[in-house]
Amino acid sequence: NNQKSDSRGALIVLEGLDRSGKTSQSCRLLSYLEGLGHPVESWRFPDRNTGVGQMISAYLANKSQLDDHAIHLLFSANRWEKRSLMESKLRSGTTLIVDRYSFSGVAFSSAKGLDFEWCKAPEMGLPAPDLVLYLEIPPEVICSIIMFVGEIRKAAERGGYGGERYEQLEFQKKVARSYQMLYDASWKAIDAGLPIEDVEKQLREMVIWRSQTFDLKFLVLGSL
Ligand code: Z5A
Repeated sequence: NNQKSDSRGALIVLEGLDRSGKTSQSCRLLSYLEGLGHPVESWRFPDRNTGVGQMISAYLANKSQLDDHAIHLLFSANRWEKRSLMESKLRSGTTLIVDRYSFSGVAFSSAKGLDFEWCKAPEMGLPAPDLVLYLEIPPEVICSIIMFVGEIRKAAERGGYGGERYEQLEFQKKVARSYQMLYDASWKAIDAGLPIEDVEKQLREMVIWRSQTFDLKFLVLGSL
């Protein structure tokens, strides 16, 4: 179905390993689409501003401990609490660029060893993206960036490194494998190891290519 719906905004999701460039590219894509005159907003998950988001934030900063299933459900709840706003924005014609979505939820929790299908279940019924842009970069590269940043932080503030969870190579490799299991027709992989402007150019091309939007669908992971 590639019937164009002029009234609806597009749901564009950026996914990828930590520090793959999602935030930088979300900003650039936002400016680009604004420049073309589209109503567009940039969102991110986790949304740390909500009550649930603050619990997630404390967990990520190692300030609280939670069962792996419980934190998975909190990440999902954080999307559900934004669902009606997301839908009304899309229906009223605003395009949303979303930095991480359900796929991060499934990829990270299943990389911890939780059952893949169990991880997908709480995401069912959320709005389905029109386009998932996967910023692809080898886990080894990501980890060397993380270590480099860590060294700088250590120099600036003693013991400052290791702030957030999930920053080890073996874990990042598992996340990358989980992402591969989620790939479907709405995904496009972008080589995120290229210079930032080249990545930006690829993203723009993909968005233009996909600009004939689909009708609003609801998320059925793996079988869109
Ligand atoms: N998580 C989860 O478990 N379940 C869920 O449902 C969700 C998330 C939604 C926090 O996410 C954690 O939550 C995350 C997944 C888990 N795991 N961890 N840790 P987050 O989004 O808050 O954190 P993050 O993924 O680590 O995002 P980030 O640090 O903001 O990275 P990024 O957005 O991908 O990268 P960036 O900030 O745009 O770029 C990083 C640096 O690289 C920056 O200095 C840039 O200037 C530079 N950069 C960017 N692109 C390039 C290129 N092309 N060349 C050179 N340098 C570049």
